[in-house]
Amino acid sequence: MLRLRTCAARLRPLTASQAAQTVAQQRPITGTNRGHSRTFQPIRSYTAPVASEPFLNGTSSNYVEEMYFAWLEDPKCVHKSWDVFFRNANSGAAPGSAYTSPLSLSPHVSSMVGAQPNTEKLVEDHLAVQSLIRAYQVMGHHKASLDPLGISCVNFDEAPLNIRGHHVAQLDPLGIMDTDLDSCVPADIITSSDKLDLTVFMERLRVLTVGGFYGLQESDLDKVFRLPTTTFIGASESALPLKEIIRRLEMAYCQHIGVEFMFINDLEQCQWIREKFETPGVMQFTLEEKRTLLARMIRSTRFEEFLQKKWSAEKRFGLEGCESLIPALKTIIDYSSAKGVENVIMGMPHRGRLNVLANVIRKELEQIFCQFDSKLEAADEGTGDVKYHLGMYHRRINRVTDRNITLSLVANPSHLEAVDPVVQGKTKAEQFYCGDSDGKRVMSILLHGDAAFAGQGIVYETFHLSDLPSYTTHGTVHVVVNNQIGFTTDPRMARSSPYPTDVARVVNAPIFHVNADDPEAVIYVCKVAAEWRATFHKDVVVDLVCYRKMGHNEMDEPMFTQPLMYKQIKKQKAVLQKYAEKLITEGAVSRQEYEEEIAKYDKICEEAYARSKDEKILHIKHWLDSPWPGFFTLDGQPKSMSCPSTGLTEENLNHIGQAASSVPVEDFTIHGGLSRILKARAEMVKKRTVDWALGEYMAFGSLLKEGIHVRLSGQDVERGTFSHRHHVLHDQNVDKRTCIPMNHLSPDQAPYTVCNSSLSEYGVLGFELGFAMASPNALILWEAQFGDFHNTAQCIIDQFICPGQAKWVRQNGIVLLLPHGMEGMGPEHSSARPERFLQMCNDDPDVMPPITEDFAVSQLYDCNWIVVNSSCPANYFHVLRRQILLPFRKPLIVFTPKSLLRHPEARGSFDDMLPGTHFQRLIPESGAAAQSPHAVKRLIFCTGKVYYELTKERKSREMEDSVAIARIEQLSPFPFDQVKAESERFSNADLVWCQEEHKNQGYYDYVKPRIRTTIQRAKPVWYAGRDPAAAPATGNKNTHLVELRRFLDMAFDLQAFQDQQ
Ligand SMILES: Cc1ncc(C[n+]2csc(CCOP(=O)(O)OP(=O)(O)O)c2C)c(N)n1
Repeated sequence: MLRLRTCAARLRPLTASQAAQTVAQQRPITGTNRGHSRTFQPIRSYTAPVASEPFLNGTSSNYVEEMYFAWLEDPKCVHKSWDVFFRNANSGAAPGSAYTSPLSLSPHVSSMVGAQPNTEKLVEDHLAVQSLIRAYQVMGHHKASLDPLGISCVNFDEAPLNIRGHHVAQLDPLGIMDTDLDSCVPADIITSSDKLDLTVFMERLRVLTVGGFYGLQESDLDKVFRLPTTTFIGASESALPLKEIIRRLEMAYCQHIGVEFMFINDLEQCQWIREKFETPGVMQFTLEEKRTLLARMIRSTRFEEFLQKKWSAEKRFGLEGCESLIPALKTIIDYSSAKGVENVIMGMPHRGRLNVLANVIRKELEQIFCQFDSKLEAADEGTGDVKYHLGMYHRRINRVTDRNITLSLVANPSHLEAVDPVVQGKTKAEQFYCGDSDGKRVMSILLHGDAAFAGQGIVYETFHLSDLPSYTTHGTVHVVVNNQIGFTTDPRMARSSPYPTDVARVVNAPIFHVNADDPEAVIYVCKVAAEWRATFHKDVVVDLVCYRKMGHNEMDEPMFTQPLMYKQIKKQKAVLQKYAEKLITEGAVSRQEYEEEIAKYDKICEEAYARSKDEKILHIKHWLDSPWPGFFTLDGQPKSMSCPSTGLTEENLNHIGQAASSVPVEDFTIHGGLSRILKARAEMVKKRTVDWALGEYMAFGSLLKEGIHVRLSGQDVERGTFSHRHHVLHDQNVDKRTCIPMNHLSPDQAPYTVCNSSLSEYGVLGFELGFAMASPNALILWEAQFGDFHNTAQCIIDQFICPGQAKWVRQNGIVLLLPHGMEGMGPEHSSARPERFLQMCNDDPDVMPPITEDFAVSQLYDCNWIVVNSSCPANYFHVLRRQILLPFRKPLIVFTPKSLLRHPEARGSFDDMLPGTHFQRLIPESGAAAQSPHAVKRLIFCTGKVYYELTKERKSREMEDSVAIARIEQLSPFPFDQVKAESERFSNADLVWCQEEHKNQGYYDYVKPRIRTTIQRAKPVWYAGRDPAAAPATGNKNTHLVELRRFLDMAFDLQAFQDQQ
């Protein structure tokens, strides 16, 4: 590689400014270059001594370099003269002397360009033709006719260009990036002089026929040129006349398909794409294919027309203007099915969703139609959702391949693109659970709107997951419904990039722009996209350039804001009509057949419409995107309403404890500091105690041993932000050698996945939520670096986690671990904002629920999520295990500690974790105050870390007899029963809620009304805590401590609230 690199560096051309200077000096000012006597540029190298070859200039060296790489692979694939040159150069010939004028060119080539060629001109002309070919490959999409309306606003002559010289620049100060870059150094480097070339080139292209392109004359158009190995336009021919070369390039790159791919830094992938689009005749369709396509266009078009006819005053976000989306998706699914895909998971926004449900996923039409009936009653609990948000799961036979295929469309909120990472997570999980380690059986398809694709940051975050080992789904096919408008906003106001799809370039995904008014072009690119995914297992984008026939929805007036666009749209002939006429003209179908096909589908719709009137009840559970077979009873209920003990045997605790404190593989050197940590763990196990990390280990390890997959994901979770976890050990002597002891527990255990994520909350939390959707038999946890940062994922919390079951009758047991605690670390790094989670809990603060025998479990069943702030590791252990041992699934939010991770008192005993033990929703007072409860003057309720500050203060004030402290560990659903018992026990005590958070934050507003309801408002609930504030915490350490002192004083001043009585 080094040799190749050096040679590449030697061949590297001038910088843009140098090239511009030299070219300006040497080229005549006329755009045509006619009569320009060519003077070859000296080559400039950045690293090697200046080399000089007479024929190398800023542009030609690209092609020489291209040939050089090809030659390295096969010396015979380049012309003999280049073979000689490269051999000389490689064997160290001095600059300028490697080139040897060939005595005579092969008779074949001689005859191609004339009897006695001028060798210099011959080389130059070939280089010029290569430049021409490459220019089409790079920029042909700028000239393709993509916009069905012909009103596209992007001026590509001024659009930014991509420059890839940085791939070979020496960027890494450590010099360790080479290994990573080796495989992706593009063999066809685009140089910084391209910017210059584009303008010049475009000018030349325009004048091509009137004379001169890189010195090519009009008269050269009939000359025959040898084709480089980087083009497939020749098919079996290795040389073509220039005129034919241009024609074929125009056909490949400048018709209804615009291929954007030359930024991809992989020669094989570029070659693959070139072959797919350049090979003459690739876009041929059989009669059968054309007829199937027409039938699919009919379904797509007539479905929307039917809805419009029946419910003209209803919003449906129809597909009119992009009807070819349906055959597009069906083509992707057909080809993927043919390649072995059995399960396709899709996510999409509003536009065309009903059509996709009907014609791609094949939801029964009556189920769709009945939803337009305003009298339809809801059968399920919860709030439900509008019809164009619901999900779907359907297993069927793919008619084209005759194979089974499962299609699911994930339910989503209005929040555009929010579903993207969720789909990816679900896809990853389905792959994981069926052992599909390379994505051959399960794949995802994501649909996007053009404005949302460009505007929503979650798209970028999701792309960045696409190639990470623990997050990749091995390629997603993205389809953009690019109707060139976002609600009322034009693209020129909605994005700064030329295309809405530019975000995909970041992962080297090829982008196929296609004019959606050409259904054959659409299905061709979809076929290639599916093949790309099956071949390279990388993302790919299909950009369906279309229009929106109606307003944003059917009730909307688009002429207010886009008058000219909509005048044009009104003139536009419907795509179905255009395609049908084309096929009728070609004789592929008769008009009668076409009309019969329409009548057939209309009849299907009418019959379904009649049946839909019988539907009186809407069952949202029929719209479930992720069924969990066997987990519930047949009518969707939990199999029991109890939770077994979450404790473990002593033997089990010891066994997991040993795994947590040892290195299970031989010859593995861990860091000295870590050895001490493991030793300390071993000591704890000996003493039958656990700290936070060990409690977590016990929970995860035991679930794994019980066959439950555990997946912990988030930023730096492997070690743990606070360096307490260490679930992945790193060999100090062997790079990248790691070991996960939790995967060495027992031969029949479930796998443990612990993965550091990209630095994203929105994307990664969405992904884990999707992962948790796939199976109830897995504990999926996402940990925020600090709880503060969860709010960049707020949309996933607000739109999916909190109301997911209410909207979509879909349960989810995801666990959020949110480090939280006021420790003087400033406004951030302090608060996971418990108040926000608590405000969104659905339990009623004013109603005392009946305390039944199964109260604890049934209130869990009724809640929308569980909010826990545990003060001790044993309870943390129990709540994690309870997540799985419950007979249903609910999201669990845990505010986890920071300083408590190492607090000597925040330890648990094995006794608290043995069989028969449970998670304690409330930990009652058990000290001196409990001995004579009637003598207790004050009962302080608190939660989490402040408990340790309170007990320390109580001790120092010697108030252990007079003040009782009870910890509410499960804040929501609220332990009404236990709070009641505790208040009744200390019946003479006044009641205080103490928290370290500010008064308008934390838990106060949530717990106060509930405690009051519990005690039937018999007493006040006093507040001891920080004053209300805008920021979650002070940045001043001293202020922090003063605040702490103040509220502790208040909590233990038995007279403090007398004035307020
Ligand atoms: C995150 C978010 N912001 C704003 C909206 C409101 N909204 C709904 S549709 C829409 C326009 C979307 O345009 P585009 O992505 O091009 O899709 P189209 O509706 O044109 O198919 C907007 C702004 C939303 N649903 N979600």
